[in-house]
Amino acid sequence: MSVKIAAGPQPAGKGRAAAGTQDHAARELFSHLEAERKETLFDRHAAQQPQCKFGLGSACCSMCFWGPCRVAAGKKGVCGRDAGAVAAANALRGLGAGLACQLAHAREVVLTALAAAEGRCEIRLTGEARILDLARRLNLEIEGKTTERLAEEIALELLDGLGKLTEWPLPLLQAYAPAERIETWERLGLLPRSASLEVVEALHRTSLGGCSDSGALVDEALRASLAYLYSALFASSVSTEMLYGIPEPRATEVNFGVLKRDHVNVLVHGHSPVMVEKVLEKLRSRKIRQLARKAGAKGIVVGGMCCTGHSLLAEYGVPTVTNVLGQELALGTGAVDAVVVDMQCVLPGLKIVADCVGTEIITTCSSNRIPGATHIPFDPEKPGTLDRDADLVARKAVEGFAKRDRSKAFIPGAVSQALTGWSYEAIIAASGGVEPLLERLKDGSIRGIATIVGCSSPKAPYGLRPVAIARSLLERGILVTTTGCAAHTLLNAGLCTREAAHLADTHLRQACEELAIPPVLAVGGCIDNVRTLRLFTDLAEAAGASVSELPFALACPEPGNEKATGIGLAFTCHGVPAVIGLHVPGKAGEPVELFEEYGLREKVGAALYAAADPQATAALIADLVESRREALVWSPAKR
Ligand code: XCC
Repeated sequence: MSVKIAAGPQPAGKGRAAAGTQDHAARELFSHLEAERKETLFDRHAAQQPQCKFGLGSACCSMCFWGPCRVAAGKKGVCGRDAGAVAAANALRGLGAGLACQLAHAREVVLTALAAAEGRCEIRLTGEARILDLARRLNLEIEGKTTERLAEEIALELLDGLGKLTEWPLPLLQAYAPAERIETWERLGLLPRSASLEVVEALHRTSLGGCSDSGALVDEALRASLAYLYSALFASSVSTEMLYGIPEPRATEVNFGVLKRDHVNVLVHGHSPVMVEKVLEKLRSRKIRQLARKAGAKGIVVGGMCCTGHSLLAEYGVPTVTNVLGQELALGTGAVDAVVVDMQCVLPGLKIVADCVGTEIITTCSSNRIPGATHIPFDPEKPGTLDRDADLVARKAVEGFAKRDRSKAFIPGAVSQALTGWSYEAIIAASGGVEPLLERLKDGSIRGIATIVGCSSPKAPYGLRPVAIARSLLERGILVTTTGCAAHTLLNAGLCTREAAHLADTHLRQACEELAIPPVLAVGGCIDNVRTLRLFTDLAEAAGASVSELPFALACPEPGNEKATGIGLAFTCHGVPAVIGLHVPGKAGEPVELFEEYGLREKVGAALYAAADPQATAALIADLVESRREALVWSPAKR
């Protein structure tokens, strides 16, 4: 089983993270925090070196209390589990944990949509177009029903899709997956049940004396990745659109420089959009703005981090500041009055910096507590207090302004322009439809489409890999979509503007100019990877081909959260080759095919690769794109 992985080159501390980055704002903040002797995750990462090579190589088994066992190739753990099964079980456990996160996220948004539909919370459903579209896709009777009634029926189906413990046709899989893929997965025995059941199965199979067949463990990882996509991700993304509408393109500004010294600065962080949407509404209310002015502030700035940030960015053009890796840097500006955090990717280290600079942290998800932080939770089963609680959060955030020592604020001037809000519908509208976009692919003005997704990691210089990969793909005529923390990096680097088309080759540049789109399309948070997937599946359908034949790819250059495991595998299951930024010892960052012995490529028509080097990643993607074009006989001669 070729799933041995390890860290890439190991930067140590802020100094080296700063030295390797091309991000000027981050570099300024690294120096500032260094001078102020404030600790960040980069220092703690350096302090952990060298990291255990068995852990890095996925050869450490700690799934029972007899271990941990170091199970290198040819060795066995105490129970007799071999190295292949340990590596596969580690991958499956990681996937199960990531799936649990997406399930929790989806549960909150679906329950909120249900509450809004039933009038149990103060949210007016504004996503009528998505509600009607879903009702049709789920074959609901539409005639004579109100939008709210339809939303209620949809939410109940999605809830079933998250929790059912028996085999059945998963509603969103039936609604969105290509028929050819459903047949393939059925033949391979990979059709998922629900996110809940696949989480159970991932833990069950990997416990002491569970499954020791590495192939069966990989099978479950593939099945769980499909549940990840069709039970959890789709449910989160479409429920968010039912609640708040389908995003449309908007021009905005991003980066650390959106913070203002003389304003109340409130950051929102995490993944769920529910509490922060309401807090945003409150912060924009006359009452709260007056409160801010009374405290001496000239106004209120709201800035987004991580996927919660993406949600507000896509829906309202609210500026984003940074990603998971920059959250401590953002607080290190000393300009932030409050951070409103919900679920996942909120570092405990945030509180360490917050305590140094006097920033209020307000936790709003009962699953994610931080000792010493103010806790005002949103409970989707008791949503009646949302309005009151959001008001409380907004007041608390504004009150922080009077306490902050503004003379000490250090805000890098970097502000990047961005054109965001690229929902599936927005991309198709800008392209003039699916067919015209397919024509541009066929004639080679767009050589292929790659999506750059996932987290950021202290194992790579800050922000380097996604930018290097994107620039290299654009030079090769490949259009890019992006989500998650990778998207924050690309947004801050100024690649999500129409003007960035000058970085692309002549043909892609011309296509972007004609369509008036940026060459890197920020489609949303990680749940919105479904938007890119829809693009891929609909283009394949229009071409009368399988997704596994089309010139598409995924790169996840800096995996961090275990959620990153699911998305790479899920796209691979669709026939989209995926490259994960993992370093394989002795390979100098060059690509290595994973799960090769399992026959993954033959089964699903695409491979999963590990490659830490960004140039090698881009070259691999370009090769894959061009070889698929060749097989399709699509304009091979144009370049
Ligand atoms: Fe978290 Fe979503 Fe990963 Fe970033 S990319 S580290 S999961 S915030 Ni989703």
